[in-house]
Amino acid sequence: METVSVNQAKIIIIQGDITRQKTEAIVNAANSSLLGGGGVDGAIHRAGGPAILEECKAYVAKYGRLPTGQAMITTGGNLLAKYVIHTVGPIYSKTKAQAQELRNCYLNSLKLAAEKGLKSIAFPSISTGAYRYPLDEAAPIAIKAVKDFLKEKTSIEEVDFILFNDETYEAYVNAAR
Ligand code: AR6
Repeated sequence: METVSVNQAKIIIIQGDITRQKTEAIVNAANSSLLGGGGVDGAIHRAGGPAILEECKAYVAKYGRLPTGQAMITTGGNLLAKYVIHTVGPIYSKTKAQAQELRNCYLNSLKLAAEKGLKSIAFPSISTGAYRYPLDEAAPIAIKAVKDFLKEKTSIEEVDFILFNDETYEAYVNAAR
């Protein structure tokens, strides 16, 4: 575990399973359909139960697919977290826009959490699984986005990164140092 202080808030980097986190919100690395999938998305829907998918479907019926870099919020269903914030990371393809899109995932998720007045939120490593974003590029973008957001005073006091394996954990610890 590694902790970094930014103003009155802290970033905590932890190796673990995001579905077991007790933060008020956890973030899902979803896809634009919001219909679920593999990786962390599959794990969150399995652990949280059908109420999450119902809200996702209602959202898509009303607003259409969720664009890359954007975020939306649902109940946490059966999870310990009260909310799940779903965001869509970029599929790695060496385009210029993708770094900004990945940054937007973090900023827009934090913005939604702050609008709800939440104090704590947990992120997985967005885009570095099925979407193949290289860890050494993604980790610094993620850490910088969170640090930049926390420079402004908001309700958020704690931002956790919950990283599933050794390699991912090390990459985020290195990026934070
Ligand atoms: N807790 C924390 N991290 C996890 C967990 C977990 N329970 N399970 C996996 N990870 P990925 P992406 C890590 O593929 O690259 C889905 O099918 C995993 O080790 O979940 O953004 C969606 O529906 C990796 O470090 O997300 C999309 O179609 C990280 O989570 C697509 O995959 C992200 O890997 C999104 O791909």
